[in-house]
Amino acid sequence: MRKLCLAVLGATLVASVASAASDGIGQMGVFYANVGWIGQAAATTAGDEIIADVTSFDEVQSYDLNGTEDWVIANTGDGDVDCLVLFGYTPETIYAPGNADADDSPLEQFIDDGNFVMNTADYIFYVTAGGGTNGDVGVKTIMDGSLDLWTDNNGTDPTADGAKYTPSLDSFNSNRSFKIEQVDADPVWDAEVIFADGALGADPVVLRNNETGGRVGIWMQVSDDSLNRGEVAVEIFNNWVPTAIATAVDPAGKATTTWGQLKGL
Ligand SMILES: [Ca+2]
Ligand SMILES: [Ca+2]
Ligand SMILES: [Ca+2]
Repeated sequence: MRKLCLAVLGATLVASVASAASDGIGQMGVFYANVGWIGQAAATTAGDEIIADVTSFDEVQSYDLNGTEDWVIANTGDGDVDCLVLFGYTPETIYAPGNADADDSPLEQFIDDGNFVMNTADYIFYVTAGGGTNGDVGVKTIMDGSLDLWTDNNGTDPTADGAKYTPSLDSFNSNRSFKIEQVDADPVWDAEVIFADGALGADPVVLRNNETGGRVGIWMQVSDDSLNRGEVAVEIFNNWVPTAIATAVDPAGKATTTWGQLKGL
């Protein structure tokens, strides 16, 4: 009887270690102390919804400018996939305004380490201290490519993946979509999942770097405070992220190592 109890206890311990260590999904940081192309109230409402309802990441919290810098640095090189959520404003504490830091910014290093950045409202990485100081060079510098998102009035409709993972997503006009033909032409960035698309591009969409595993995504890049941004983001994070990230090979090899160790048990 005692032996059986120990065996059950051992199995329970192994199972809990496996679920905590093998999914590779880390923490989420939400920055809405500054916003771009969205009202502060709408951003706060959506950000608070994300903080309250996202269950796929641990420790989902908001951070101020300095807190975001600390959080980004702490979650670079720590072996799991962390997600930074932005509301159209790129914190100057993680990326020097005006694209002064070509390759060594904390933001670029965070992405190159296999982490995930998701942006809504204004053109990703465009607005920072001083307004549109990064401009459309921001995304090119941070992603080391030639992508642009000039797609005014791109009427988007949910794709099959959109209907599957984010059923609350309705058709809307995206003014800053990723252009899929540009993504296809880029040797390192792939469209990992497209939740909605239109004639000019995709939004929401997550791009993945096939060399580093880093992810850059957008959802609802348009100035429209009536959109259900919080609801759609929560569905993307809770429904899609576990299917994508939990099964991907950790670029640092830690998930693989963990599985090897568990098999050894
Ligand atoms: Ca982490
Ligand atoms: Ca990390
Ligand atoms: Ca760069």
